Amino acid sequence: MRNPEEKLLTILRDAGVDFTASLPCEKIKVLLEMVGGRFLHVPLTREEEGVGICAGASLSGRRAAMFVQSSGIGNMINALLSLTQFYELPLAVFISQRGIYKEKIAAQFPMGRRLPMILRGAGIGFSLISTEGDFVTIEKKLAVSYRKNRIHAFLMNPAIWENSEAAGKFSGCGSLPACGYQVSSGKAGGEASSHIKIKPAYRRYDVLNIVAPLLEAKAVVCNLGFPSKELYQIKHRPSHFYMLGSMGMTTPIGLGISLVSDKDVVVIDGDGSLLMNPGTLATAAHFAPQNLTILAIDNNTYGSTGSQPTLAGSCVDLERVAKGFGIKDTLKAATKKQLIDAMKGGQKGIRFIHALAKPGNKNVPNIPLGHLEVKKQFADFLKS
Ligand SMILES: Cc1ncc(C[n+]2csc(CCOP(=O)(O)OP(=O)(O)O)c2C)c(N)n1
Repeated sequence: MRNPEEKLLTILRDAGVDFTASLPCEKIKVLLEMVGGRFLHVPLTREEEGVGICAGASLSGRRAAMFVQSSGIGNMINALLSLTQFYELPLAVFISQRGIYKEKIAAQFPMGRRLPMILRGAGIGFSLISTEGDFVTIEKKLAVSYRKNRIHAFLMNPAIWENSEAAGKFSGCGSLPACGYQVSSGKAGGEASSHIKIKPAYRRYDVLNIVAPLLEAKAVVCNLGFPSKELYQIKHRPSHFYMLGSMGMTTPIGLGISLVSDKDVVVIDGDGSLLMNPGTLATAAHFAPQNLTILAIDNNTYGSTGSQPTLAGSCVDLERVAKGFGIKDTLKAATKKQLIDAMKGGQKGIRFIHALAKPGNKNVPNIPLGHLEVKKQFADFLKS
């Protein structure tokens, strides 16, 4: 009797894969349940989030693999290119390719069938895996991907999993990993406070200026655009990962690091970016890594692109969002003292600091470091 799932997991283990993330496809549900049982596994809210989380894991020296449906590639492509490919990080992506075999859902055809063209256009290497006989290709390409810091996609034909022995042993619905490495019990356990009445005195630059001395020895993942440029200008440390693209990936990257590293991790995110990928707060709340602080600098605007308003300025209270997604330790900070107290914390546990700021950027130059230099300094720090 065939068991292709088992065979694939053995290949992954032998290739040193030690970090996985997935968003389900019905065709690989048995595989996913088995992956969840064998590897450190992050169930995702959106495939793009997984690209960020895996980037964080691989910056920390892990070998990451993702499992997604072909439609999910549409949700990942920018992060794959402007984060994983740009910073030359390795990633294996196992794609359940829909629309090519006994497909009953017409909506799967457009993405599923065009996938090879999309990947080719994106410069992402891929292999068509049509039968178990093709698994030897997976072994070879995985080794190359991790050695050469490349993305490689495996387009898995659903026919592979037909009549597998494993299907009889697993329900395919799986279960979530135990909730939270440590559930925090920060003082702000109650209702989130309202920010409508609070008038922040500071701009983002001032917030960064206040918190910069407190970032020593912490792994810092900083939002793209002016936040990174300003932080670099205020104080550069090799422990800073400056994002240069991939908007919306700041918290996922920090989350990925916090899941596999002992370092304290501080994510400096923005309201616009968090609103692009808010589901990641649910993933963060679920795992509740005790070494993760999310500092969300909310200037009510897309500051870096000209301070166009975000909905954080009208109807959204990000602290309530974080709390609603399940992060227990949340607080607002609008003054120097509140910021310092919030950053110093005291309680170990995931913390969401809603730092209120006035709109506006400091006139600072671009970061003079190349992206691969940023990556190297940061990865060396994580290893240290
Ligand atoms: C997918 C994507 N869409 C849009 C942009 C353009 N962009 C770069 S930074 C930015 C604003 C980010 O706003 P926020 O996260 O609130 O941070 P702020 O600059 O206000 O501190 C935008 C829209 C982008 N880089 N990527």
